[in-house]
Amino acid sequence: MTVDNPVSRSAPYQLNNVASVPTTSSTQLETLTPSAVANLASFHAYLRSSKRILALVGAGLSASSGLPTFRGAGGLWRNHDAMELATPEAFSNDPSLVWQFYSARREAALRAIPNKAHYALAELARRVPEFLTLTQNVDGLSTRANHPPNQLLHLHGSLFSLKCTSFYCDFQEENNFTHPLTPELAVASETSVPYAHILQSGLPHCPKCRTGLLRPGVVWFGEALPWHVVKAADDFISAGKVDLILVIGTSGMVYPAAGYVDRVRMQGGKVAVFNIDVGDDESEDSFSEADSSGSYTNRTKWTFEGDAAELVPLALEPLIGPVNSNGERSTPS
Ligand code: BJW
Repeated sequence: MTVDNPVSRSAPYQLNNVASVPTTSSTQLETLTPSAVANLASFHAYLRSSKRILALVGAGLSASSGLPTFRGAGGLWRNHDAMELATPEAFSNDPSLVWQFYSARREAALRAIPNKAHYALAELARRVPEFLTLTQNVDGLSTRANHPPNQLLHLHGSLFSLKCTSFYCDFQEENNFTHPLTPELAVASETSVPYAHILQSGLPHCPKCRTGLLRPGVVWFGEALPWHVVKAADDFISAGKVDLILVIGTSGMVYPAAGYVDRVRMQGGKVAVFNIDVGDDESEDSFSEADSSGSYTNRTKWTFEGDAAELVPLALEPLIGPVNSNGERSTPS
């Protein structure tokens, strides 16, 4: 199946046009403006000196794998705002609608393949013992890129986890990749056919208590993040100064996830933002001449505007070497 690629915006040094070519990074560097090269050089110098690194990732990481983001143009499913479906109230009011939304997303995630940024982060984890990825994504693509599981925290759960909604039942299941979960949910991905309500009897039910409705094991608005995940993130941050946080493909609007960036800054750590739209954020053009020599002393932040799937591997290259679209890499020199 062909997956639509929602990466369409142009940006100062978009690398989309070289994405399909198995290039080396030196070819990619030739496409960058001088200020972008200086920005990258300054970041590389700091990256090499960084010992403890965090990544906070969001939906933009998986955008070039064909999965829509939440906010903006991609955030509509059958004319429903994705944010309004991701609530306990929506599920309680209309479990058929919410299950069809999640069933369609389970299928899309299963069909998607990890991109170069997923592989680059997985490789960084293998190379840097004190690197941790905090993902807000529920699509499983980081895991499928072989990101070491002990260096990956799923803040918002997983599309492939299920739990019983009955107060009296504790059933939970992870890594359930069955699709569709019920025969009735097979229609959920067929956007060419009109939406049809599914009776409760046709929605996934608990195999343990046999009465409760199952729900996706994701974190909806107003719900607490899994305590062991929050604790593991807190423990990492408390264990010592985080030198650098990579903020990749996230609008940074949802808490507590977004708060990790401030916590790293308050410790004196520096920030690197990778986003297809950095908006009014500091741009690469505003960096001083001093940066061109690889100095980073006066910098607290770098911004890289463009597709994360291209920019993240390029930015991490000094530590991980070049990564191609199959996730293969050669040893850095
Ligand atoms: C690209 C790109 C490319 C595109 N390359 N970039 C403090 C202040 C204010 C409010 C709160 C607060 N603390 C808590 C709250 C309330 C609330 C909240 O944050 N509300 C805000 C909206 C204001 N938070 C919560 O309710 C959280 N729970 C909580 O705090 O509980 C407290 C509690 C304690 C004890 C008991 C009980 C309760 C829970 C938040 C759960 C969020 N859940 C969702 C749905 C998950 C399931 C699902 O997937 O369906 O998580 S909402 C949605 O937003 C999803 C995402 O993970 C999350 C973040 O979105 P993300 O990933 O940033 O996506 P986008 O679309 O916003 O941005 C994509 C970005 O990518 C954009 O910037 C693009 O430009 C960029 N991009 N293509 C690079 N190719």
